[in-house]
Amino acid sequence: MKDIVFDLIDEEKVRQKEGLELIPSENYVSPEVLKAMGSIFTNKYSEGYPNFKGLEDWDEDKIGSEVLSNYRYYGGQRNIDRVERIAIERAMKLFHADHANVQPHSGANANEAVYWAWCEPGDKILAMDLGHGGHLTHGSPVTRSAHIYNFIPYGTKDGDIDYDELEKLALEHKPKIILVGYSAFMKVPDFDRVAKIGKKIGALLMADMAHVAGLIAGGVHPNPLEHGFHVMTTTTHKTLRGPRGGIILSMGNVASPLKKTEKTIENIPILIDKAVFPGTQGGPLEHVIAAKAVAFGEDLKPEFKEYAKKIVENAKCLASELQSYGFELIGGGTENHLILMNVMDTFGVNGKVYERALDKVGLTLNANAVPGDKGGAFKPSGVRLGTPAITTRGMGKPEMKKIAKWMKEVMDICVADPELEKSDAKFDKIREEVKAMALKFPVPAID
Ligand code: DSN
Repeated sequence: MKDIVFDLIDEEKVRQKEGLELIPSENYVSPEVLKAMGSIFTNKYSEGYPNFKGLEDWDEDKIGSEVLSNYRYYGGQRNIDRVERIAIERAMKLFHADHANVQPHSGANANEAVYWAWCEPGDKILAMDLGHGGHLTHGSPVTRSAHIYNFIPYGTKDGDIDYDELEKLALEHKPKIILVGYSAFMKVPDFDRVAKIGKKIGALLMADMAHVAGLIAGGVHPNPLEHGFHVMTTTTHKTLRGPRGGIILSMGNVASPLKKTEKTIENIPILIDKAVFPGTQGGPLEHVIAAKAVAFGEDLKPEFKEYAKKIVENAKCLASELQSYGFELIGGGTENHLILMNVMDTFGVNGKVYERALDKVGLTLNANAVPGDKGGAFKPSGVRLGTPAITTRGMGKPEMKKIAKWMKEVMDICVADPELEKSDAKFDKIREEVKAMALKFPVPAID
């Protein structure tokens, strides 16, 4: 008998095809990425690392097991070593980094490893407040790292980083790490300004670019590693369009982590390797690393630059269409792929109710706090949406206009019927329109 899990996969395929994915941290992988992720590399253990060769003598076609100096704890690494090395080299090329560690299981693991590489328990880390767009792993009290390290939060002002506050806090607290990163922030950070502040106090400069890594790889967003930052973490499944996972890019000396290493900023790549394995993780997920390698290969192609450009164009178009319907956008618009709106103050509807109503018509986004929100995690005032996934499906300006129109129609229903109990027919009508448009745009690896 067929396992029910496979029925659910089939149902999820229908949901993904018939709806529009507006969650800014989601995307669709290619059939090739999916195939690598579902491969027999899942059968293999491979703790440790492949060789530590630099980019200068890299030749992907020539690499072979004989050139690899193994630091592995299991036999049978011939193919795994090559796959992991390919993922490393492609990641370095994408982000112009001296080193890449491709083993973190997620963005959260990647961040944790960087903290572990550089800080001692109790050390201070300056990072964006969760309520202002930062991420849970940047010091929210509910996370483990907040119990180990002493996070100092900085905020935003008018939608941008409050750089004066950041500088004041940095000079006052002298944190070991200054972290620029976020999951709900629509501006391009001034990396140079933060790097200047960091240099004054000798802090490690870390960027968590999980949301915009694909825009960086596609050349439509500055690369923090080219603006004085030492480390960049990212997930691989958002704008990079790879499998779920994380990576850490860094600048500095690259050598075997078996070597005794002095704790200096120049040695951060080596310290990071030690901090990922054995510091914070065991066996890497080599089937996921294989899929990362395939995705990075796709990201290096010229078409990916076009894709990244299109994501931002679509986000700007969607933002201005939404504004024309009276939506209030935090920061007054967007410079990346992300839009954050305060729907409570504008329409008197909280983000969760609006999220639920949009779900009924096949538009998927997420309720999100806005800066200074009093609604709490379960009744936040805002919603967050973005364009990476719908851009992958090939949508453009005409579709952005339709989406904004549907979003306003759904909001009108919420205002008239806040319990969403009397409006099924109205939702059904919009859902049919959304579905008809969605089905014209294939979903990679499903259609
Ligand atoms: N959960 C991710 C997001 O949606 O932004 C961040 O890790």
